[in-house]
Amino acid sequence: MKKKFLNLDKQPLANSFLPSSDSKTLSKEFFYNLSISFDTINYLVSVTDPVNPKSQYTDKYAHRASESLTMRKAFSKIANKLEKKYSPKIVMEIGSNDGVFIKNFSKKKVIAVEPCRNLANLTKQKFKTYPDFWSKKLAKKIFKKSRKADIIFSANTISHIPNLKETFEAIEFSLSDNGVMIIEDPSLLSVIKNNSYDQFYDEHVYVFSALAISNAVEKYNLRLFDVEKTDTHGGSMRHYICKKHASYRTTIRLKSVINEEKKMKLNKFTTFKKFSKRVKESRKKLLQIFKKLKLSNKKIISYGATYKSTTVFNYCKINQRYIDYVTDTTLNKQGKFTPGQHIPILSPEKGMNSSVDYAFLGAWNFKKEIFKKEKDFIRRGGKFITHVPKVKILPK
Ligand code: DWN
Repeated sequence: MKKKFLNLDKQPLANSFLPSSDSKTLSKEFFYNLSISFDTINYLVSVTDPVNPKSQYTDKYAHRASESLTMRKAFSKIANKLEKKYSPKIVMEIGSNDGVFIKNFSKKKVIAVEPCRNLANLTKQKFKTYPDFWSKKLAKKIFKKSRKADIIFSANTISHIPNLKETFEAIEFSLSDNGVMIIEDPSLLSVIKNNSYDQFYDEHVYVFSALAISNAVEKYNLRLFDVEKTDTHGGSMRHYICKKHASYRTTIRLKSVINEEKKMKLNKFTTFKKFSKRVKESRKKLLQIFKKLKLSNKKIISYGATYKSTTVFNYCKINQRYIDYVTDTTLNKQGKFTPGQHIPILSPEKGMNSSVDYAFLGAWNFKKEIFKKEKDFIRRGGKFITHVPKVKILPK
């Protein structure tokens, strides 16, 4: 039974970067109510009323996974590891974005699935790409004649698909008998530990725990046999899944993560009620900092036009009253305006200049990479504001 625990108010689609802030454009902006629920039976944490995926994954999808060095390195590392460990003949990726993961394999053995046409067009010249939503129909089309996939990889995608039944049935059909499916997504453990409520937005229909994934897949002749924690996106989990009767043994790592999740009470509604209280306190503290800095005439910008900051800005009502502009390296975000609060987005070359006193870490998950890049800003006294895991100013 689904029980609501968090209300993040009226939100726009996190990907709806606006081409202009004129009244005609703003009048067409779409908003929905974002609330988050916990299912007391299967332990799934999800957006209560998901948005139709057709309105989200269009030919104007802005996010490019290759934009950060951290992600380029992380995907190359896991691709090499999978190649060595499993020697797959066929590798399929669901939600291949700009190819940052799958390009690491020989193009003869790869199959990419990507519903956003602009992204699929980027990779289809380089390797086989299906510009479609993942479904049983598509799985049957792909594997009608060819051999099944030995590896199915999907990072930051399965959590975006509302219909898990269709998703896992299609995966079960596509996987070879001893094949392995790897699902990587921000973990519920990290979200609860870090109070990173901005991992909730329209696209993150689910924030998974190993407990929930294990329950979800076992209905479809599949089995979770291993997990691996990673640092990416502020704490993610790779879930390793095989067919029910495949030879893989349940690992100690999986048993220990399940124990940790139970210790953290990720199977109890009260945990999420307490989390919701901490989220409200976080909003209050963040606004206090912004107000105080503006009273002393400080110039604040935001670093990284992330989808996560759509949640923060719209939940906390942070607009140009506090933030002059947002910087982002992604070309197709520059010159646009943030969803809902309409803050202009500039390139870092234009925006990270000596007039900036404070930068809100919209891309807090890349803190290490950003601090390294912005040594000069820090050296001259520039500071970052973050809300994860606690609201504070950095460096101290
Ligand atoms: O699941 C999803 C995740 C993985 O990616 C999505 N549905 C969409 C997107 O969410 P996000 O925007 O919150 O993700 P990121 O990867 O945290 O976005 C970082 C943004 O910051 C990018 O637009 C690039 C930008 N950036 C920057 O301007 N300077 C990043 C770095 C590291 C930098 O130095």
